[in-house]
Amino acid sequence: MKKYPFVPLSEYIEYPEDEMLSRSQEFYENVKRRRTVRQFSGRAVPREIIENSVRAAGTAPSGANMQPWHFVIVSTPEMKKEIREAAEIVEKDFYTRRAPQSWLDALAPLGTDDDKSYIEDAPYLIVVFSVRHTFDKEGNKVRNYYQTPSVGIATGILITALHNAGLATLTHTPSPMAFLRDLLGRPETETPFLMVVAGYPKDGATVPDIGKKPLDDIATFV
Ligand code: IYR
Repeated sequence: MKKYPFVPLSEYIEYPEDEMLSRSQEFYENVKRRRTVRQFSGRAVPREIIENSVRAAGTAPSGANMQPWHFVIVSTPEMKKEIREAAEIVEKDFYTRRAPQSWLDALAPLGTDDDKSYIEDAPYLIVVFSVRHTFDKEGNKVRNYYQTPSVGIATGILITALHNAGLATLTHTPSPMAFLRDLLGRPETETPFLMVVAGYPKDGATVPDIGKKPLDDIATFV
């Protein structure tokens, strides 16, 4: 295999230290306002905002730069309805039969249930797929590396980009998720990773009064 040509790191910008400090503070203040929203307005959102956010997600680092992700953007009422119906079937089973009591107890303070009306209410669903492998021109399998961290990072950038644009999101993980591959006609080589519901929050939307752990609880400097 030939090595790529190497080019200068021309797009890197070094800021003065005080500016770095204020940028890091401002970024934190901005991302800290992101909340998982479960009540969406049907108000239309320009498609270009979704396109740019997916482009941003696609800049994520990935194992051997394989970019093992595929995003399916759903906006038609028909497909949203099909996805909602299928999601509610698996979720009903989850809430009434499959989930162990300890899991239900962990979710109870958040008030989640098997009503997934937000899937139909929001203007966009972005279904993130993790690509296990692809094929080269000769039809040989080309495997991907570190798929889960790669797709996780891309999804993090996606929700941050949507939030930064001014949209509300919900990272939804219907379980099991395989129905998304069938409904959306994706190949066997792809596994649904999660669904990002995006749009404006409904007027008067509420969120649980929860917080995030302080730095000392999530980080150790050695
Ligand atoms: N997939 C279910 C249950 C659920 C699980 C976790 I962990 C959450 O943080 C939230 C919900 C649902 O979407 O309702």
